[in-house]
Amino acid sequence: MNSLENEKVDDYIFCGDMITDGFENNEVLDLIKNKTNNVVAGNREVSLVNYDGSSWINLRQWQPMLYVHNNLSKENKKFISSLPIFKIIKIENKTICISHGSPYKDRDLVYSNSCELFNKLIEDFGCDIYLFAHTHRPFYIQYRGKYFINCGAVSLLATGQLLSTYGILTIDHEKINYDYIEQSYSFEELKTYFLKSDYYRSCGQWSNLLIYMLRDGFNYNCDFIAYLNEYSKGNNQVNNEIWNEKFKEYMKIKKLKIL
Ligand SMILES: [Mn+2]
Repeated sequence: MNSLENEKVDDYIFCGDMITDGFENNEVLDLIKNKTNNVVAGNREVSLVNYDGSSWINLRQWQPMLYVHNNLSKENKKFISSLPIFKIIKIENKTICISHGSPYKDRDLVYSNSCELFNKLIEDFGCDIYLFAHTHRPFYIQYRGKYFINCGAVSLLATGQLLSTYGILTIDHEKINYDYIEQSYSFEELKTYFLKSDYYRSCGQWSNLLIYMLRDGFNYNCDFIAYLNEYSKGNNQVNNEIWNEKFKEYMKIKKLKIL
């Protein structure tokens, strides 16, 4: 996020999932709110907004979400409730459709070869540029004269590289240019920062998976949930005993020392 401050740009666009896998959630939202109105909700913000206020309590599995729910300021809760799942803006004479998954669904998985969806978007929205996130897999393509872009993730890529990524879009009359930016980070610094946090003390297991994800560029968090789902046959809510046992088992299989 700091490197974003150094870029000389006229405006910012945030494609959602700004919070929850980590701490300083209020700080992140405060920074974003002060920069721009070009913000949409990702599935994380949608889940927080729709939380019923009780079902996450006492389940280790939901501790990270509960932590954020309990620590978000009233103002920031109101802010995320106000976010749409897509937004269309105009810069110069170009229209840009901003979304997290897609404008249809916050969890849609859009890839560079999702041509059927691109055709539908062109038909339904008629924009010049479409921005996505969610998959943590960056791409940039021109298709039928329109631009389809996923800038990756400022937190973590899903491509096995230890990089934060974002992009700079330049619109100059008819000309559209996109620069994809990769930024390396110091794993040791992040690890120390994580281990000192309140978030780590509240959600130790999830933090362990996040820390190793930062080290290896492999999404242990999603992989662990998949491992758990296989055991629970898709029941996405397990009790703490099973969660603990499966976590230990998983860490052992992956040869990861519990921090
Ligand atoms: Mn997402």
